[in-house]
Amino acid sequence: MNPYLEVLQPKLSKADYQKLSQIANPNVHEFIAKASDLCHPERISICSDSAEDIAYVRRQAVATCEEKAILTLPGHTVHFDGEHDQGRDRQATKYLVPRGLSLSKALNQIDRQEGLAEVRGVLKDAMNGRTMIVRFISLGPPNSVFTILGLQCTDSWYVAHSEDLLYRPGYGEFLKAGPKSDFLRVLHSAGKLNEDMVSVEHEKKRIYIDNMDNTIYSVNTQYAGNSVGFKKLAFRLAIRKASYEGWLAEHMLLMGAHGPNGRKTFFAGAFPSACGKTSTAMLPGETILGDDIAYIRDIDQVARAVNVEAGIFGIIQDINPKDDALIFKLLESPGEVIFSNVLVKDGKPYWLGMGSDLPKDGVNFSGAWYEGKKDEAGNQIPPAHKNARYAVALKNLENCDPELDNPQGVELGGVMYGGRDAKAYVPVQQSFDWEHGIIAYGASLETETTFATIGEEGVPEINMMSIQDFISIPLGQNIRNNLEFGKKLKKPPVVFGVNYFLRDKDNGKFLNAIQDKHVWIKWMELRVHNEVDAIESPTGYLPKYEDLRRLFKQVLNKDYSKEDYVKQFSIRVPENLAKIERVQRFYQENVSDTPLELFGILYLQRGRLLKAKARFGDYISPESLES
Ligand code: OXD
Ligand code: MN
Repeated sequence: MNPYLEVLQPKLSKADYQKLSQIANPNVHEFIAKASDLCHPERISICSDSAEDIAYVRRQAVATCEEKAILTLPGHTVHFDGEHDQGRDRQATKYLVPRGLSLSKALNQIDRQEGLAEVRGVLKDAMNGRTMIVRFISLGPPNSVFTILGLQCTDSWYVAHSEDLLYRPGYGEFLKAGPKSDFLRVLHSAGKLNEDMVSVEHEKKRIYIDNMDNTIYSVNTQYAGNSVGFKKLAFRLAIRKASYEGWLAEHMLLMGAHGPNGRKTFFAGAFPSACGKTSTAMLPGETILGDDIAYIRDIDQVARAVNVEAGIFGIIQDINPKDDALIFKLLESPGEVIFSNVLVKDGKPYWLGMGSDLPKDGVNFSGAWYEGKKDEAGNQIPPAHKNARYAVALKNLENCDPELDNPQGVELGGVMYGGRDAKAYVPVQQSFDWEHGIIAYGASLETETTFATIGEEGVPEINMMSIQDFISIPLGQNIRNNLEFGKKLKKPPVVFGVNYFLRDKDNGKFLNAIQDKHVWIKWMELRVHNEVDAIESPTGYLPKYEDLRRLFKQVLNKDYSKEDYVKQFSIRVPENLAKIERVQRFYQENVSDTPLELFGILYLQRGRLLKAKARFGDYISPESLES
């Protein structure tokens, strides 16, 4: 008998032992045995793809009180994370890098040996008296060129349950895979818990990524962005694998935009966290394939993409019947939903921006909550956290795209990059070509820190292709990979830059309503098929007023004024020049392997801006460019 299975046997039920021994890959048994040896669980529970196993995980999440069944609607539960565990934690997340190597100055890294010793020290005996749950997952549709297998050992039933909603089951895939098949590994422990089943040792939170062993370690955290290994953790490993193998793993939504005569055009879109990614993917009347992570491959010289996940772990703030009707409806209907860090009162969840009044007391991440309650630092605790979330399976959404599980993925017509840029970029523009789009919109993507990560909000930063928090290869390499990828395609997807956060330069107010993005999508859909003209500007092709006016009426039944158009689509030369400066400086100072194309493309953009300025001045109406 395989020695690892032998070691595991005493901790497994007979049935679970059977399930494990049917997997032919001894590396699977080795990983689980070593995890068990380190963390010392009392027992091990193997979750296969069977409905029975999945139901057991769900029941246990509630039985252990990691999820509370205090909500009235059937299938709804709520989970609370600790006060210091309400977002992804950049400080605690590090790459383990062998001595003498460095990924990039912009990335948080630690010497591999030192980091391994540290995180193993924290994980030692962390599961004493608990059950270690083993989950097998297929990232991307099973049985496809995109499939990557993942295995997670965790002592959190909440994490195991979330994985049901968010990923495709993979036990069957592990059974089929050969004895030497590759898989990503995650070892997670919630660490010490208080009586409310919340991780408490936040100073000992560690999220370490070991590229060399394809392994992630996560401990003393429950927030799903840090603990559900297949979300942003395995993503980091996938980025590296993609880089070696010549495809792309991206922080991108995937959606079908519906054009004239029943046409559907697929778009991928990169947006930093909390910058409108999920609400773009969920636009009413369009179809969603994914809201967070996409794998993109060149299949017969066509860019094809899949959603790595099968569910949404979405920000619930501002989900209301007006702006996000479909999700709102789902969250108000019976069916499986895990809410996290909302306010609960009388069996009902409440969140910020839900479009109705919130109760003045209830239960939230701080325990019993009442208006005016303060935290240790004397700050008022909001009724629900800004980064409160919901987890749902995509297949429960009425707008889920039927191609979700297509093993060949969907053909990408367009790719969009969207930042949080108050000053420079227009709401939507099309790049001159693939390279220009990758550099001027993707690599130059600027945003501000948001509540989705722990730390100060509103700090401006470059967030290359919205992937910077997750990148596990040198940043310049990532840009190069993207440039190369497009060059090999027969017809690369059309690249667009979008900006939902442009503000009026005089009064600082947002220039667009939340729903306006729907018009931009419809315009992009038409541009992919060359069905509307555009105006050439120094930063890209801009929509024409007449086209937008028609689309505003058609999509939102709104009268779009020329004045709004001119404000939104004027090229702001000083702000654009300053942006180019910031981007150049960032790459010069932080990214020693930046491809020269980046500087070349920005240099040309600067030249176009200066030329236009000489002719039209600092602020250039799109109409002057048209003439
Ligand atoms: C997410 C994130 O949860 O990017 O998707 O923070
Ligand atoms: Mn994300």
